[in-house]
Amino acid sequence: MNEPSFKRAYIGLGGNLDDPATRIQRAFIALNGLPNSQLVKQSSLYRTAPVGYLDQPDFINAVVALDTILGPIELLDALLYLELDEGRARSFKNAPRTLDLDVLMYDDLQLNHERLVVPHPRMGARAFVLFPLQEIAPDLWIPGMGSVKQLAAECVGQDIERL
Ligand code: PH2
Ligand code: MG
Ligand code: MG
Repeated sequence: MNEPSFKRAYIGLGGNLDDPATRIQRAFIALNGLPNSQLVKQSSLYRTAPVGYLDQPDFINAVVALDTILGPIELLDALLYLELDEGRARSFKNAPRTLDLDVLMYDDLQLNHERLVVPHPRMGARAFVLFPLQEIAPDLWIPGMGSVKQLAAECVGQDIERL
């Protein structure tokens, strides 16, 4: 059988409850510790205004590149486990949270699975994803969406500050 090969995944991190910046720093370390995985790049932290449900505190967001042998659903399950470790509770859509970890991209894969859609269907319109992603992968092409540069340029006006 062929050896499984490393794939590059991009993961979005966000949170706005109970010291999210510390939780994100801890998540960088935890991601690097996932089986058969290596953190290859991490963005700065960004303060971002909430998108979707507005009556909640500002978020801290970041993006990482992770090289991994885990498959996309295995990676999803690993992220959900790390979220639980940080006390993530799910009350309603876009609710405030301690830590959210989203598979944004998995190599050049376009996947429409009942548990996971990649590229993340809303990433192409969100400065809190595209700005940190552009910082670590300025020449990235997002399958089905376009270049990170172009998409980020279309997000001007969204409230985001690099920390
Ligand atoms: N995540 C959401 C919805 N809205 N807004 C900001 N600023 N940052 C997020 O991470 C975020 C959001 C859904 O996961
Ligand atoms: Mg999310
Ligand atoms: Mg999520």
